Amino acid sequence: MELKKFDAHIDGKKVSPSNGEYFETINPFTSQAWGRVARCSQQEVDLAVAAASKAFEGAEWSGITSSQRGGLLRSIGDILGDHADELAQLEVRDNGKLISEMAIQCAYIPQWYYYFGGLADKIEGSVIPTDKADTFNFTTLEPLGVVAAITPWNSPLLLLSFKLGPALAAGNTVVIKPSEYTSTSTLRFVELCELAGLPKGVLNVVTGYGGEVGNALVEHPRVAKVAFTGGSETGAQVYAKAAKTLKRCTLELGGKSPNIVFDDADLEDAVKGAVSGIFAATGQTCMAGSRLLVQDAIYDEFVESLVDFAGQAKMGDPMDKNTQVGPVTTPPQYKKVLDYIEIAKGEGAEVLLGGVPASDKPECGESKYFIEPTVLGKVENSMRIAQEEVFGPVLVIIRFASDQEAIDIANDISFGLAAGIWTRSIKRAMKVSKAIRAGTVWVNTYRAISYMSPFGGYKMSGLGRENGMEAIREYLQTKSVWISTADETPNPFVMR
Ligand code: TXE
Repeated sequence: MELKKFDAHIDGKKVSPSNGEYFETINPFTSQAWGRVARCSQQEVDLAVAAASKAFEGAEWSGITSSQRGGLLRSIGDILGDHADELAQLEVRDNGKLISEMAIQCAYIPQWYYYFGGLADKIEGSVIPTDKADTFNFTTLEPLGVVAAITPWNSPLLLLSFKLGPALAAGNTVVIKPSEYTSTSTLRFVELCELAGLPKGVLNVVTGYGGEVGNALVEHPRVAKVAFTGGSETGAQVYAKAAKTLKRCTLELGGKSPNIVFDDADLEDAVKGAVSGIFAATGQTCMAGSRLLVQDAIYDEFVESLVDFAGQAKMGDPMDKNTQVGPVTTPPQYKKVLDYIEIAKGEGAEVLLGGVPASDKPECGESKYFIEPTVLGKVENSMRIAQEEVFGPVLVIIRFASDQEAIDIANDISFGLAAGIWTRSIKRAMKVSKAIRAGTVWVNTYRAISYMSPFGGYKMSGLGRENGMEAIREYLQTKSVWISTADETPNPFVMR
């Protein structure tokens, strides 16, 4: 059977790759290819950037009022809401995440367009009370131009919306480079945005590989900003390359987030929080609570309940609403997770649960990419398994005695994306959340995010913030306008 073909989307049109090349996209549950996606190259990147530049200058986009722009974003929110189920199914087919999670996620995505649509006509400069006589000085906040949005495979449309909401509200145009593992939902998404009335060329999609299309976008002289989500190593490379043409960057990168359970926590809640922190989404989220810190006094009891609860997680078809843990999304990721389990064993970690592939289980169907939820004990924070991002269903447990020790362990890492704290003491929660060097801290909950609340990393977890009011500043630049009201021309040889 011929596989369905997916082309790039440039200036409102489907564009076949000039080299004629396509690559297969695979369903991680069936392990079968189900589509062929355009392997774009520099030529399509040039076309897409040219289309986005033209749209940025064009009357249909730059000529409309900010309220009209806000209205367009709200129409996008409406159409995405109407097609949430279709988008969720596309996402699951490409990334193997649970339909139960992706359905909720895709139904939530419209909020980004309602919220940032509402902000579009509230972007205000200011009047500066200058120190100079007979002058008037005001600022305006202006869009940057063409933004490159480079997205990963774990939550393609949600992470894209973190970028598009503020980028479009601010008046920019965008070239999107989705992950080569999950291109199809983004292509459909952009079609829907245009059906909602977004002018052609405002959003363009070039599909293909990171080292080819992603790199060409980052190096392109007419791209003003790169908004990137992905691994820390790739993010650092993108940042270095973007520096050559002084592009602005927001980088949302990896993590190895501490989830800290104190001895006064509600243990039942904390067990559920620890499990959802790591095994939801098969551990493939940047914010995974992959380092569990447990206080001495409750260590044995807590670890026993956790292993028992996690051991009951139901693996299987991600399209089945009862499945709790799906496959790992990509073949390299599958190998990486298994390699890390071996590294951990070599470092002296003890496998308390899982630690092995699970694809031979009948409920895992034809998939080659299942790994048992894995819990590792006897872990020291200095081990590689405690310091490096695995991005899979692997939890390490580290024991601590005092609050200060928990803080020290939590902060002794190059990442700083998120952290969890489980305690009944508000004093402890306040003290520890202040001391933790991370962009998000959750107390007695985990993985809560919203379009309203800033999200981003400290340290190697990234640069800048997505979501919330401040995200829009990442897509704007300030212009200061001076007007002389003097009757006489001042001395031209002296700075005013
Ligand atoms: O990510 P990459 P990968 C982490 C996680 C995972 C690791 C590798 O630890 O194991 O990264 O995953 C594009 N110039 N996260 O390889 O490479 C690429 O095509 C420009 C954390 O999938 O970072 C894709 O579109 N772009 C994470 C995007 O960058 C390049 C989410 C992300 O790919 C490029 C995913 C280049 N040179 C993985 N190279 C999170 N923070 O949520 C690649 N890309």
